[in-house]
Amino acid sequence: MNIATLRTVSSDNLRDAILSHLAYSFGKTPEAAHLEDWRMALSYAVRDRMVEAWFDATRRTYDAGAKRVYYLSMEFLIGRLLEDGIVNLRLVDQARAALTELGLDYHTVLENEPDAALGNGGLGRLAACFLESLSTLGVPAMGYGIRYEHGLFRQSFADGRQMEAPETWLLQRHAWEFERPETRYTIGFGGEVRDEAGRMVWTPDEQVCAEAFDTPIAGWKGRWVNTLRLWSAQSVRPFDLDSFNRGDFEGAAQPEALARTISRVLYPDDTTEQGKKLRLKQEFFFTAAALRDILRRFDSEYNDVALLPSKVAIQLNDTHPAIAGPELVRLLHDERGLPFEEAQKIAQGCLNYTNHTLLPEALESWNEGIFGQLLPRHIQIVDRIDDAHAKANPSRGFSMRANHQVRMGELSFVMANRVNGVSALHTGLMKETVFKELHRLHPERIVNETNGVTPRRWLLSCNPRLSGLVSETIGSGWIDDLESLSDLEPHVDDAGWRDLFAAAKRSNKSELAAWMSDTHGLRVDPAAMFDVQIKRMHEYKRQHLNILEAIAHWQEIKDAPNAEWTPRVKIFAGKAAPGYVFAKDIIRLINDVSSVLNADAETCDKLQVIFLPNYNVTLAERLIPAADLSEQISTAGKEASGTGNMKFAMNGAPTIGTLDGANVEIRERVGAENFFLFGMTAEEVVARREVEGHAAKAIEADPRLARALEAIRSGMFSPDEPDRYRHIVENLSGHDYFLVSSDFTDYWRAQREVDRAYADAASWTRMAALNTARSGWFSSDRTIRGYMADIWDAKGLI
Ligand code: F58
Repeated sequence: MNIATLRTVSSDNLRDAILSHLAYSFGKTPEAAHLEDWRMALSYAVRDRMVEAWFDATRRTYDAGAKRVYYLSMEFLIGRLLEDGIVNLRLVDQARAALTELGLDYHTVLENEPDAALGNGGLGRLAACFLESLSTLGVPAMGYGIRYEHGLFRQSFADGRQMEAPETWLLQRHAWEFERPETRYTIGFGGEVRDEAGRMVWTPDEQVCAEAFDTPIAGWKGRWVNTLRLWSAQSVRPFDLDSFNRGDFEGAAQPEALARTISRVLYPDDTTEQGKKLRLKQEFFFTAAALRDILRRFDSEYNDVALLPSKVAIQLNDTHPAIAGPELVRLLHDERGLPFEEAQKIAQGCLNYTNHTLLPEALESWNEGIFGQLLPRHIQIVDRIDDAHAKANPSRGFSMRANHQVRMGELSFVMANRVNGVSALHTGLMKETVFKELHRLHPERIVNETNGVTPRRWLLSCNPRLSGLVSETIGSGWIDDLESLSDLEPHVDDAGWRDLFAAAKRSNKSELAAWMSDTHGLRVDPAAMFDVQIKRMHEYKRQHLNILEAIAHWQEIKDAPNAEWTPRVKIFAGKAAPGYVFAKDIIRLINDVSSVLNADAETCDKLQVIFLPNYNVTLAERLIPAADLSEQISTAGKEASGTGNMKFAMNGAPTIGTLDGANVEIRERVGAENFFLFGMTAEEVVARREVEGHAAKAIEADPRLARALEAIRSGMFSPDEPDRYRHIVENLSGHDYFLVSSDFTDYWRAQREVDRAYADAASWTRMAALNTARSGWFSSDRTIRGYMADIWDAKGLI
C-alpha cells in the first residue's frame, strides 16, 4: 500500500475491517467478543495495512540490488506494538472513531495488549528504537533475535522485597507475528571434529531446529516496512514414538521439551553451570540461524561470495552474537571451501560490533571447557583467528584465550570492520581502557555513535499533549526531522506559550496521579515536583544515593516543618537481576523508607517516596511525560550512554546528573544552565578511589550524610529487624566502590538548587521547554544515519 492509499483509510473502512476480522479470523460476533478479541481484530486490521508496503519494500530492495543491514541482538524490548502501528500509519483518528462507533474505548483496547519484554533494559530498547528508525529511513534491514516464550520476569513486592514471577506474554494471542514453518534451519551443538583429508568436518551430537517468526515493523507514515525475525527452538524429532509405545510418555515428550528450553526464557540465571551452557546455546542458536538465513538470501541474488561485504552489513549488538565471527568463517571455509584467510577477510568485511559496557563483570567470556564442548569446531577457529592476529601484530600484549577463557570482546573486535561505543565519553574510555591495546593496533576501527531514541514512540505517541502543542506551534515536520524542534526556541520567551507547555505537563501529571490512585491506591498531589528515577537497579546507577538524599531531606524538613519547602514526589521504578542481592536490598530499603516517610503526617505533603512495581516500556511511557526532574546520577565513567536520559529531556524534564554517558552531550546541547550538574568526573572518580578512607572522610565532612546513614543503621526504617541494612551502611562508609558518599554533598547542593529553580514556575517551564527544543539531536534517526555513513555504507531507499 502506498502513501496515497494509506491516506484514504477511513474510520468506516477500519470499522468494517475490524468486524470482518472479528468474524472471519476469530469466529466471534460483536456480542460474544471479549476485549482481547476486539484488540486482536483491530491489530489485524492495522497489520493488514502494513503488508502491501512490506511486500513493496522487499521488491524494491531486490530491484535495487541494495546493501542489506542485519541487526543481531539477543534482546528486542519492543513493548506494545498496536499503538506504534496505529501512530506510524497515521490511523489514530480513524481507529478512535471506529472503536467509538463499536461501543469501545480506544485506550482500553490498546491497554489489553501484553507488553513484549524481550529484553532487560537499555540495550534491548535501543534495538527496538533502531528497528523503527531503520524503517523510517527506508533502509533495507532485518532484526534477528530469539522468540522467548517468557520475557523479563514480572516484579511485585512482598514486604518491600522484590518477588519474581514468570512473564507470560505469549499466553495471550500475539497479533503481530507471521509463523514461517518453511523457514527452518537445523542447528548443531557438541559432537566431534574430524580432519578428512585436510577438510575439517564437524559432526554435532545434538540438534535443534530454528523456526522463523516474522513481525513487520512499519516506519513513520508506513512508507517502508522491515522485518523483525525471531527464532523459536523446536525439536528436530518432535515426538519419540518408540518411547511412547513402550509407555514412557515423559520420555517420549523429552526431546521436544529439551529443544524448546533454548527459546523458553530471556536470560536464564547464568550463575549455575547448566545456566551458563544454556545461555551460550541461545547465543549460538540465534546467530547461526541468522547467518544461514543471510547467506541463503544472498545466494538467491548473487553467485560470488566475494561480494558479501558489499551487499551485507551485520551489526552485533554487544558480544552476545560474537560467535558470528567464527561461525561465518566456518560456513565459508569448512562448508564452502574458501581458503581460511579469505573466509576471515570476507567475514570481517561484513561484521561490526557495538560495545555497551565497560564494567569488567559484564564483559562476556566463556570457560573454554564449556565452549569447546558445545562448539568444538568454533574453538579451533577462534584459536586460528587469535594466532593469525598475534602473528600479524607481534607487539600484541593480549590473547583471546587468556586464563582458560574465550574472551568475546576481543574476538568481536578482531573480527569486526568497525567497533563502536554509544556515547562520546564511553567511546573515549573504550579507547583508553578495555580496548586500549586493540585500539593501538587498529586506530581507525573504533568509532562513536551516540545513542538515540525514536521520537515517534517517545514523544509523538507517549505524550499527545506535548506533541500536539509542538505540532500546533511549528508544524509536524519534527516527527521525522527532530532537529527542527529547535524552531520552538523563540516561543520559550512567550508567557502565553509557556502556559500551554506547563498545562500539558500538568495534565500529564494529573493523569499519572489518577492512574497511581486507581491502580496502586497511592495519593499524590500533581502540584508537587515529580522527581523520577526509572531504570534497572544497579549499584553504579546509584538509586541508593537518591534514597539517602531523600532521608536527609526528610530529616531536614522535620527539623523545620514550617519552613518553605518545595513539595516533591520521588518516584522510583526498576527491576533487579534475580541473583543481584545488593540491588534487591536497595529496592527493599527504598520501600521501607517509603513506608515511613509517606506515613509521616508532618512531612508527607512535602516529600513522598513511591516505588512502582514491574517497570517496563509501558510504565516508562506513562511516567516520562509526567516527570519534572530526570535523575541520571550514575558514578561517572560507568553508564555507557543511557537512553532514558534522552527521553526525559525530550519530554521537558531537566536532568539532575553526573558527567556520565550521554548526559555529557545532553548538557552540551540543552545548555549548562538548563541542567543540574553535580559530582565527580570520570577522572576524579579514579583518583578518589585512591584516597585512603574516602567514604569515611566524606561522611565526617557532611553531618547530613552522617545523620541519614545513622537513621538507616539504627533501624529507623526496619524497626522489626534493625540490622537489615547494616551491610549497606557498612558498604557506604567503607569500600563504597561507586562513591555514593563522596558524591553525596554535591548531590545535596544540586537538589536544593533544583528546589529553588522549581519554585519559580515561569523560569522552570522555560528551562523544561528548552530541554525539549534542544533535544532534537537525540533521535535514533540521527544515530542510524551515523551507522549508515560510518559503519555500514548503506543507503535508504525512500
Ligand atoms: C545499556 N546496557 C547501557 N545491558 O548500560 C546503557 O548505558 C546504554 O544506554 C544502553 O545499553 C544502550 O546502549 C544494557 O542494557 C544489558 O541489559 C545487559 C544485557 C546482558 C546481560 C547483562 C545486562
